[in-house]
Amino acid sequence: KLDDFPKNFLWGAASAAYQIEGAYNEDGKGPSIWDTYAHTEGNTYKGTNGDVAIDHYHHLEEDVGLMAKMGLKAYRFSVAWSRVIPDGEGEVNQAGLDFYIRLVKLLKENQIEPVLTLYHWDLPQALQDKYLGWESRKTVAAFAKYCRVLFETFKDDVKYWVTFNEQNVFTGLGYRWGNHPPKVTDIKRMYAANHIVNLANATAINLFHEMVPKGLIGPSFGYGPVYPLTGDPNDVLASVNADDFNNNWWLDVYCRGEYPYFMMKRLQAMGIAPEVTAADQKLLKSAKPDFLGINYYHGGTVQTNRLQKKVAADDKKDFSSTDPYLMQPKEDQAQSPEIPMFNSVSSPYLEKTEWGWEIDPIGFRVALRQVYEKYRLPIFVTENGLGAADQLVDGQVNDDYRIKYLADHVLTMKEAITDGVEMIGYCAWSFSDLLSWLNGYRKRYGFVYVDRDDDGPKELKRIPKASYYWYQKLIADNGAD
Ligand code: BGP
Repeated sequence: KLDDFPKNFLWGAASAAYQIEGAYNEDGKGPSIWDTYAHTEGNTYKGTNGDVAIDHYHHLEEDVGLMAKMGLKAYRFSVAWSRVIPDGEGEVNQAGLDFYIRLVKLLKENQIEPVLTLYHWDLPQALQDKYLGWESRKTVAAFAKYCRVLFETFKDDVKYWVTFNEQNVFTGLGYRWGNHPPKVTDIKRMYAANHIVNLANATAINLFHEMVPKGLIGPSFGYGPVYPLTGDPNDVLASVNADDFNNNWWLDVYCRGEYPYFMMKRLQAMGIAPEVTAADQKLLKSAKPDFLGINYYHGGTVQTNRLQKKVAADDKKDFSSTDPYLMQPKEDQAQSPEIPMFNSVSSPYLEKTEWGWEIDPIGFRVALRQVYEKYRLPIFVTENGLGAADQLVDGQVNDDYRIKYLADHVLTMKEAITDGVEMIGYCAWSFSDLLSWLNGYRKRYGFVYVDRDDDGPKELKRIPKASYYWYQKLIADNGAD
């Protein structure tokens, strides 16, 4: 028999500013690197961008009303840094801050716990131009200033805070693979930027603990367990290597305050390791998150690279993916530390979504167990969901495949809780349909359908899908079968 979900378990849903807000240049907002990137031809699917998105900025009451009607216990959103501080480090733009004050107030009035993400990828463009963004320690100081403003404003009303969303994804895609801003393709710069973000994360956590002693803060990491393709010890070794490259490189720093030893040695030998000063080491050691946010979509399968089989990246359907497991160095790419160590392959055991992402609910239990065993921090699942090209038929969306996906994951989460994993809550990705960074609007994740497509906004009508009513009941029953 499985344990019940804890009484105060936070059943939630998630979003991110750039993907929903729109109003990209209203009320004093400054441009972000995503505004610039998406306005440049060829960077996104059919040139889609977040200028209007689903216009959440002007549908705030309606959207929170739908959350309340659903009975949502928590709503995870991100703040657009350049809405609050248009140039990233100067004056505060009160009109921009007011938008989030209204949002938090509305959520609280409806007994929905706000979960505030400080950084979901939309760096103020001014900081990119002035300092090269995350390649400079000056951006750490700017981030601390921005955090201070938000901590001060929301210290009494927001309990749960996320520092960085999927640092592994935005540094990997932004600095190595070049399909996110700032479009750099240099692995050394990727590791350097990643280290700067680690310093920003630690700085924010320490500041938070001074300013918001009653609150809880942690990073949200895109985690996936790594499986060896076979029982061949070579494949097992490859999976140990891949776990370092895909997971431990970030999680060990967040939770133990230090980089994994073997991988650091390897990067140093290749001359691509970040420069870590004694002061940095001290800072990283000093900052302890209160919980770990986990975004789970799926894991990855690897084999030894001796066999040189075809890599998973070849059969992906994404225009361009935000999925780091589908990114694999090409043989000709210089300085690929992974090449001798592991090779990502498709799992022969798992079904895939329309976009080629593996569906692996058991991996969710594996993930939760692995992370809790290793770091013993409460876990908040800050994203999990299914992207599909939903169809509106006779005014309704019957997304039974999404219900199945979510139900399967909720069940394995319940198993993980029965195993003993301490969990705060679960935020499905996403509350309403929104912009998928590089895939436009046809890849939908929401409980609420929004009638817009890649060619334009249309009426932006909100239509609850079948999954909306399913989740409403699940919340009312606290996840009971
Ligand atoms: C995560 C991001 C989200 C969201 C999700 C789905 O990596 O944190 O912002 O986009 O993935 O990804 P996609 O939209 O590429 O399908």
